[in-house]
Amino acid sequence: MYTLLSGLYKYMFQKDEYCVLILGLDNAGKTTFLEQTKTKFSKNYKGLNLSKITTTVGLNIGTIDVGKARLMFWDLGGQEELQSLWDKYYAESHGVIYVIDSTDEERLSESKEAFEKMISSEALEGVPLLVLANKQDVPDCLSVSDIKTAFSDCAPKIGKRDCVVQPCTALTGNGVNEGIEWMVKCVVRNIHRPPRQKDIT
Ligand SMILES: Nc1nc2c(ncn2[C@@H]2O[C@H](COP(=O)(O)OP(=O)(O)OP(=O)(O)O)[C@@H](O)[C@H]2O)c(=O)[nH]1
Ligand SMILES: [Mg+2]
Repeated sequence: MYTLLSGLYKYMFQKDEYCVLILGLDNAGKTTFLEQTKTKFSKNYKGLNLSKITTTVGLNIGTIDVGKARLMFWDLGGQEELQSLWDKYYAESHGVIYVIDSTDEERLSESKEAFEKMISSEALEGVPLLVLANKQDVPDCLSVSDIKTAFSDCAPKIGKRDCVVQPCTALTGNGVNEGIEWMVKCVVRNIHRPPRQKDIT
């Protein structure tokens, strides 16, 4: 009887946990996106004042529940000297959200280089990639299609992974729900796929 009840309890209330990294150059809007996500998906969460967010030195952590999935976010600092820490988290992650500042055409190639280096890591093989074209509220910013064109030669390295470029305004929350729902769908589906090569050995 106990086993039956505990099984029922687990089925009804236990969440499957997934770790999702939030990466991208400094100033892209990663922490703003994380705050918006927590505000939108957590009841009673009183978000930070978005204008008070300062550059991340280290990491910010956040958790949300969406249906039976619990997403744990690790928002890492994007400054050049902090990017060398990103790969320490790859082996544990089930998904990556890569944030691009669509107003910063000058640093788009730098962002692409960081993206390419990240997706080249074997530890991220098969992991879904949500690319956010952030700051779409700013007039004359780069569009999703501009960003896809600039990143087009990354396609072979992305391979068969789930990957989408989503327009977003972290400051107002536009595109946040769509991005998170896409990520949830992918990580949940991925867990039912055969294990990644590195997990077999
Ligand atoms: N206009 C506009 N500004 C944004 C948006 N999202 C973030 N910002 C601004 O961009 C700046 C950087 O935001 P952060 O969230 O701190 O950026 P970050 O990627 O976490 O930066 P690091 O922690 O240094 O890696 C802040 O001034 C934000 O207010 C957006 O959607 N639109
Ligand atoms: Mg930050």
